[in-house]
Amino acid sequence: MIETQRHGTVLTIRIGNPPVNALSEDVRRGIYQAIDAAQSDDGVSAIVIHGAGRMFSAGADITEFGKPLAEPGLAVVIDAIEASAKPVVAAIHGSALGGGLEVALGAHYRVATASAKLGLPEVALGLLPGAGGTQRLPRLVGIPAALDMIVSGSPISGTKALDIGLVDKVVPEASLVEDAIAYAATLDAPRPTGTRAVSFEGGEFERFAEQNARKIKGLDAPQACIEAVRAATSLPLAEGQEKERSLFHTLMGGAQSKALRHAFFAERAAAKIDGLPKDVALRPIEKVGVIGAGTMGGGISMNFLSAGIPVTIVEMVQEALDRGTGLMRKNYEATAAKGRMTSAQVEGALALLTPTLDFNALSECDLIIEAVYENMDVKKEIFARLDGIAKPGAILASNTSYLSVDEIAQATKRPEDVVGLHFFSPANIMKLVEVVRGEKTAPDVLATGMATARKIGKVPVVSGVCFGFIGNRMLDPRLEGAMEMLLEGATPDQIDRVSVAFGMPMGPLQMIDLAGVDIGWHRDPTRIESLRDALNAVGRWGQKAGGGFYDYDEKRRHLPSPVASGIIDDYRAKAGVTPRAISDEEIMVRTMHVMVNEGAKILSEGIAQRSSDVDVVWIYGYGWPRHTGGPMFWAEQVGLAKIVADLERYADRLGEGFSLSPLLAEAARSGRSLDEARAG
Ligand code: TC6
Repeated sequence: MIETQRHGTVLTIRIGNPPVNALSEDVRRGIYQAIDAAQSDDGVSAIVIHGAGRMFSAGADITEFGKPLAEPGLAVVIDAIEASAKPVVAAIHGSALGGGLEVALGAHYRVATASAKLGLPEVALGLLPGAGGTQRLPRLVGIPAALDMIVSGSPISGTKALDIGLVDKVVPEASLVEDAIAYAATLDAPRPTGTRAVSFEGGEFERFAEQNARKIKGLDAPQACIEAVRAATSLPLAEGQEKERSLFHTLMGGAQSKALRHAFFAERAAAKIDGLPKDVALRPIEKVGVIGAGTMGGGISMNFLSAGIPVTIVEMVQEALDRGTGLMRKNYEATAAKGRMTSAQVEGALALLTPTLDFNALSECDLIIEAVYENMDVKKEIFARLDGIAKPGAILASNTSYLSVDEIAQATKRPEDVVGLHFFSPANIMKLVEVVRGEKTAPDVLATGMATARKIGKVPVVSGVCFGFIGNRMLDPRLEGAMEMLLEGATPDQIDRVSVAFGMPMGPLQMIDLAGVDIGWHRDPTRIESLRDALNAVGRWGQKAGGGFYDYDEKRRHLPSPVASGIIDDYRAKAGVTPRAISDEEIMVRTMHVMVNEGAKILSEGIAQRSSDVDVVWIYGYGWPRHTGGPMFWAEQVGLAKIVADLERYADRLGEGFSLSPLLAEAARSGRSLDEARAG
């Protein structure tokens, strides 16, 4: 785990704990002992700490969290580094994250490669840097830069770290350790950070809190991070660390951190495919074809272009093709205007795009993604046609959001090459991709679908075939519940407020307004059989039409709509419904609990591989608040017995289509988790 070596009078301490050099018990002890031994070794004049393999260190070993901490604790090790009478240099490549960066902060000098990533991402786990990071970083780089790094959790590059004074030198990766040793040999004294005063002008905290108010609202960790950094301005290191430790322990024991740590591991677990050898050979994906230049097709293409993968995009008519590519350019330029891309990058990405009306141009593509509208006949026709065009071994994917991938696959002679790749709108931004495993999908096709999604920066989750897959199937009862309560007497605002207060980015009715009230509408204004029909009949098709359940101002903020409420009142009267008061509790059950019930059915049918996959779908596809861990984790924290009791209490209002999931009922009865109950 820890290897030491002498280079003249410089001692190197190498952290070797694959895959990420987490600071597990043995690593901590090893570093501590090596530093300690060096103090009394007259042959050692200076020390270099570096990481073996891909990185310096990804920080504390997260798998040890929640267990009693084995000595020495990380803070003790870092204090020992800082107290070393011989100068210590940290040599950083790859990532130095969390406790990894805190180790480097305990060192007296830091060298890094230009591309190294230095960060304190604890906030993403609902924690704060609990091994002196909140105290040492502000002493080194000042309050604004420290607050930025600690509260955002985003890493910075070695180059940026040099700019803000976090590292002393940037060196080439090939000679990192060598250069660090040479540097260490020139140093004659330690330079502890902990005894420095923090440069502090006043007003920094207030400014920061104001600028970030929206992002950190309701979250425990960012607030605690700010409080800890503030302590660095008034307390000496040891007392500041004590304050930091106490805040850290409070966070660690809290519900938000538990949920966020679940989300971290859930995302990684989702990458694992049941029943597939880990080393299955992937098919190379060098050229991608996209059929359909609508909003989805364009958004999907942008992901590949941004990752440097050429895309051939096919449309039926020139006008649609031009409109689609024009929109892609507009989206890229908007990103550039925000400073997130240079114009050279925009042009570079678009240069990889080949727009065409010629289907045969797809013959060179390794992966072809169909993204036309939801119609089984149209999709089957396209796949039958592709069968004659695509090269052998090409992966044929559908972006369908509801339809059967198995039925689509039957339209070809190569159903084993067919897979679903369901992107979420806006496809260039939302991170989720449901990778739909058909009955005949070949293992390497599935594995390549997963790997390709990751390559373009997405979070892929495997789903089996069913109507709506994991995400949209759970969305259905949620939207249905909202529509029914609207009819029974609730206002759109009342329903949506419950979801927003819970932490969702928007409520179900705001979501329908965004997606289009008219999705799936029969387009006959004289046929009014539902509330949605009534809105559609007068052109209230949602945000795109200027209004739906809500009105919208020029900044697209939603406002209560007297027109919509008039339409709702009329429809209720015609339907003979006397409006009644509906409680927030009922709204919760009929928009949230019903999703958990559907999620449990999805699990018991084997559509989702594990309950945490369902959580990942909702966090990354629909903005479910990460700090609650996702719908299934949330339900298990609330208690499945309580969820079931709530559902049963409202059973007569859940509609004829409702039935309690036997798996949910069994897990609730036996006190097991859903995964355990499924395993039997
Ligand atoms: C902290 O330091 C607190 C300090 C205060 C203490 C008082 N521990 O992500 P990948 C596993 S909090 C244990 O796929 P990449 C991961 O689960 C910590 N395990 O790789 C996976 O295991 P699997 C602050 C960890 O190259 C494997 O390593 N640090 C840890 O895409 C590979 O991971 C962070 O929050 C860990 N710390 O990305 C950093 N990290 O193969 C968290 C990873 O069995 N880590 N694993 O599934 C990351 O952000 C990324 O892993 C990465 C590498 C950017 C370092």
